[in-house]
Amino acid sequence: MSIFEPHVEEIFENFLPNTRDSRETLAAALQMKEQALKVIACGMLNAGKSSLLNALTDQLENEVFATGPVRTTTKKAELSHHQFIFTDTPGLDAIEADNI
Ligand SMILES: Nc1nc2c(ncn2[C@@H]2O[C@H](COP(=O)(O)OP(=O)(O)OP(=O)(O)O)[C@@H](O)[C@H]2O)c(=O)[nH]1
Ligand SMILES: [Mg+2]
Repeated sequence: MSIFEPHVEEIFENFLPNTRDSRETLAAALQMKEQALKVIACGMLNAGKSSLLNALTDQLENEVFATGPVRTTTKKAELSHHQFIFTDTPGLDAIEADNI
């Protein structure tokens, strides 16, 4: 029986059907450490990091991670969702002039 919640198992089945070995390794690691898996979005300014995290955490309407056409994320933000902790980060290439 899977240690993942049905919601997470469904994501695996639908989007990552060929990763059973990796999933078993991940499940074993999670059970050993008894801690949530951390998923961190890193990338260039305006690349869609926050939008991706909203999609992954069912927050497209709430926009827990703020998004926008100009620089938006200026500090780290975290959200616990099922067995995961999702972390949003500012754009790697942001400079002071990008602040609004
Ligand atoms: N067309 C299109 N636009 C997207 C997509 N993902 C995000 N956007 C738009 O791109 C812009 C930037 O998205 P964000 O999610 O705020 O990007 P970010 O990487 O978090 O930006 P910073 O926090 O400023 O570094 C927003 O206007 C989004 O609506 C996508 O897959 N397709
Ligand atoms: Mg952002």
